[in-house]
Amino acid sequence: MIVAEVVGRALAALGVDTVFGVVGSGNFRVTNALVDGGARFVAARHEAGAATMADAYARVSGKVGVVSVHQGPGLTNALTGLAEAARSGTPLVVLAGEATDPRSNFHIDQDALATAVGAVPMRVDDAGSAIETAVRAYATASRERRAVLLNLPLDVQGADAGPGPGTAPVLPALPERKTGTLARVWPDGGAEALAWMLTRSERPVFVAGRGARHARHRLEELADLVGALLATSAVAKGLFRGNPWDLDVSGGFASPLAARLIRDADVLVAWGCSLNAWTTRHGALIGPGTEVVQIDLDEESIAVHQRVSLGLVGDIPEVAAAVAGVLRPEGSRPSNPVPRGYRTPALADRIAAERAWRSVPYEDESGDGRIDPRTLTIALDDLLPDERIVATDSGNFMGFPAMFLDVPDENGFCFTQGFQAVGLGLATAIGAALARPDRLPVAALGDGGALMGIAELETVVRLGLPMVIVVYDDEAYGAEVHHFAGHRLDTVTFPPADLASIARGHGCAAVTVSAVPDLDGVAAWLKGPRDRPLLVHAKITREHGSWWLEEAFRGH
Ligand SMILES: Cc1ncc(C[n+]2csc(CCOP(=O)(O)OP(=O)(O)O)c2C)c(N)n1
Ligand SMILES: [Mg+2]
Repeated sequence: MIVAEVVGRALAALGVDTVFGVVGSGNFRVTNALVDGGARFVAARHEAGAATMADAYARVSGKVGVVSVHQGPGLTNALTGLAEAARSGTPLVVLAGEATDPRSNFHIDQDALATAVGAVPMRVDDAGSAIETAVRAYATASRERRAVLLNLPLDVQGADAGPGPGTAPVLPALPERKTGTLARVWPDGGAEALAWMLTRSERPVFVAGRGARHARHRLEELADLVGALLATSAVAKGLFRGNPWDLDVSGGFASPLAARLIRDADVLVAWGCSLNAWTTRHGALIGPGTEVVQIDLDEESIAVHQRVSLGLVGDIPEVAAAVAGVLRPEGSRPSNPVPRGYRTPALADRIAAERAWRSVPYEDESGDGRIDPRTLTIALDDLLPDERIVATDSGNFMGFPAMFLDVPDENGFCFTQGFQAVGLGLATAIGAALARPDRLPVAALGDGGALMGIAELETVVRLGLPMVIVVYDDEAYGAEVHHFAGHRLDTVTFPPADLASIARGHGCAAVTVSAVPDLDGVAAWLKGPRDRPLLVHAKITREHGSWWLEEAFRGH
């Protein structure tokens, strides 16, 4: 086998079951070797789409995402998706050909590109170390949650690497993860200190982030013990679905009641959650009297965005169990009455009545051939089956799906917004859909993001995904329109585009929605056979900017 084949076979043997990419001469052999090793290849139409699909696939499946691209422009095209994955801590391996000869048209400094977007550059230097390097790249991605660029120099790829890993290869063991031990870093006696704070707390709130998506049970157990309310960051939306004390998302998308309860917390515990500007509304959700505690696997993530009184390093379920153990040693019954914390029957009633955004009264502004995006999204929430997986693009519109579409659990919402790039939403929905084929994929896009990422519409059709693509069309880069109200806006507004016809041209079903009755077309599609995707071209009202975006702009 040549080096490229050995690398592909080794990754397949490590368990890579899906690889996304755009194939050129520099990644042809490695991609086919992955397929020969049993992986599925998903051809994207643009490398940014491929990288984003792999990112979303990794987020939802819990596996390492793998992308395969051509040298030079294949990699530069992938960069936005790679940046998103890198800053969001997605385990990802990008396999890229590499033209090391400076006279080649394709030559660029690929290491510098990777480093610039926060990815880890690696290189297969020779035949002898090819398998070991492939394993190291995979291990770095999976164990350290990094995005890795594995460069495959063209002059090394073709070298003879012997018989390869074989069909039942014995691969070097992956290095042990250096985590999982509870370190009490600040101050000493962390679990006891947190237990003590929670016992005294009258209004504790837990906010769970991406690093706590595997910890629902342990966090609920501890929250029950201390009477805490539960919330998540946007990327963990759905984690506590069904819990009567769940406030849903903390931050810009929080309902008024949730925001008030979070701000009034006396102790706010962030579990695997960075407490960034989105999650805290630029700090506005941290009340003046709130003590903040942060628990994270990475010490370096603690106190980056917020001043904290206590930081603990450890795996979230393990820390939660340790704190619960302090409060109620194994097997013993609580000798004191369990603190009620925030939980009163009256508050339970209020949360049940007011937690959801759809319970907040508003004036429906639909009319003149345009539908109010709130009315649209509430109607879609009623129509779409509960078993759904929602992906959103970036823009003024994005709060509507985030706030009004309910999701079944933490795997029901895929939010690739760490880099806040417009145009990744459709590819996100594709990657998520492939990871959860049992769920109805819903892509929520603005008209700007839809047209930027439209290359992947053919991919949705080709893969036969039964996806609902909702385009919130305001014929503008609405985020900019509302940000710069009062300025000349012809640089950010557009004439109407017939997105329904464009979608039909790609092989989708499509409905144009300008009033609620038009949604009958969605109901009809849902009845089946759902043999092609449905694009819902929603002509939305556009008089106001969304207030969550105003929050976001404060950081610009
Ligand atoms: C790749 C990229 N280009 C530009 C921007 C700046 N930007 C942020 S939101 C936005 C408008 C998006 O328009 P659309 O998808 O129609 O959503 P809307 O804001 O209209 O709801 C732009 C251009 C960005 N965040 N990312
Ligand atoms: Mg728009």
